[in-house]
Amino acid sequence: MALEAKPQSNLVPNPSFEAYISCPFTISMIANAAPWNNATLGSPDYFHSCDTSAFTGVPVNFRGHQAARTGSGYAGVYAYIAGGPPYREYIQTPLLAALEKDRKYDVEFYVSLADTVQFAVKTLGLCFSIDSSSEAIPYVSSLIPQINYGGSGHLAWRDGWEKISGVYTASGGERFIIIGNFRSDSASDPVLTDSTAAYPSSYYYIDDVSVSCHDCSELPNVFTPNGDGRNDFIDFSDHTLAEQIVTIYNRWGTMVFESSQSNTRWDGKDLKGNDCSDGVYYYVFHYSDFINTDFNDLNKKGFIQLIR
Ligand SMILES: [Ca+2]
Repeated sequence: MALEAKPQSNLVPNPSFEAYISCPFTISMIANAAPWNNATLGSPDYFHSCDTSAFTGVPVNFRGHQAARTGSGYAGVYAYIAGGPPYREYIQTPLLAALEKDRKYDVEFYVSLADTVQFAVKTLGLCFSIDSSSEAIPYVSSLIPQINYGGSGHLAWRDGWEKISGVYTASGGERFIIIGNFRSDSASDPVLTDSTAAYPSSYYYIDDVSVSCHDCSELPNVFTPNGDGRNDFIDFSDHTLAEQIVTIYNRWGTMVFESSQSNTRWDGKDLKGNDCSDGVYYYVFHYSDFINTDFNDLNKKGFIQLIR
């Protein structure tokens, strides 16, 4: 059985809210950025520059003025409303693959406080879940987020994007992520940062959500292509990607192998079909997602040890 050298891409589909079923034109349309949807009866919003009305557009919309962190779209959720019963909104999506038990994942997303709200909070988070959330509530979710904002101050930046990130060790089988403010009003510690803003509430834009394997490219990619049927190749195949190019170099930096097939398995032979010698090789894996075909080129790099 081959050891996996499979580089992991972002497991979050539509991670930058660029792809839409149809252009948003009013509030509560997060489901247009499928497969994102709402996790409770709260109704998250979706903004994209395809809406030129300035209501759910980018950069101008009913919540203020904000350029997307990348691309042309982002999501938005209420994190707090002053003076009433607690109100929250949460976005959720299935992942492209379930998380693997005991494996570590790098998690990050970006938030920006909307211009039209008075309050900032410091308790946005991300929850991994085996099941999708369908809590029939418009207020604080009962879920407990594993990734939380770790800063000491409030998430009060209105002009740019603040990163919330962490490393998560999977229990195994988590297939969904849910993002929002999972804390009570008092625990959210709302602070008035602009008393002249229109609304006594706190509302955040969300962009660029990423969950990617933390330790995959550090795995010891040892393989023994001696034809005994055991561990005879390194498997780069990944059908969740749109495009991929694997290039393998020897220790002197000379390219020995290259393939753009989606089912590439390197068997330790060079492009002429000759056996490569024992030693350490270096791979570069360029790829692009199906959903973000306009995303910048992504790549993973690492070492492979060939033993005959
Ligand atoms: Ca975006």
